[in-house]
Amino acid sequence: METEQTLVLIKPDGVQRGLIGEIVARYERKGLKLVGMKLLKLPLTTAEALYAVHRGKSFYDVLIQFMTSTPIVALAVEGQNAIELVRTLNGETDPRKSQPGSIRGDFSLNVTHNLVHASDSPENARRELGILFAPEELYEYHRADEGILHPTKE
Ligand code: IDP
Ligand code: MG
Repeated sequence: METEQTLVLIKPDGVQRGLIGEIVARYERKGLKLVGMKLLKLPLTTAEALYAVHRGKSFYDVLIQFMTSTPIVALAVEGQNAIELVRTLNGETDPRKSQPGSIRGDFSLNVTHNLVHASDSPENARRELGILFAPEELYEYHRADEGILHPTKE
């Protein structure tokens, strides 16, 4: 199993609805480690870089406008298979399809206001973390429960 880092953004709707703690708690209690975290208003150029792959799509302008409207929370999340795990915890992009128990399944109704962003591959995770975090903003430390979460012999 591979230790990975991934970028999560709690979108403006998550911040405005007071769901920062609820969302962060879901990654924490899964056993994933927060190695970076900050509140910021996403600059336009940053949002455009982050969502470059969606440029030209029907929802692009609305997405960029929304993501730059009010503050977001950026998280760098680390753990074994963190990229896939975080996306599973987030749920499907469209809240009509996301399962109860997932963040989007439990708390969102709308595909634009779907609470969270997460990187979808190791390459994108590296790229997106580099857009949101300077190297010195990512921390190395041990969680007290790591020995239980990651037994050396299984
Ligand atoms: P993801 O956030 O689950 O990775 P992406 O396909 O990367 O989904 O799309 C980025 C964001 O763009 C989504 O989280 C959602 O807010 C928005 N989006 C994606 N598809 C649609 C759509 O069909 N209509 C409106 N907004 C969309
Ligand atoms: Mg995506």
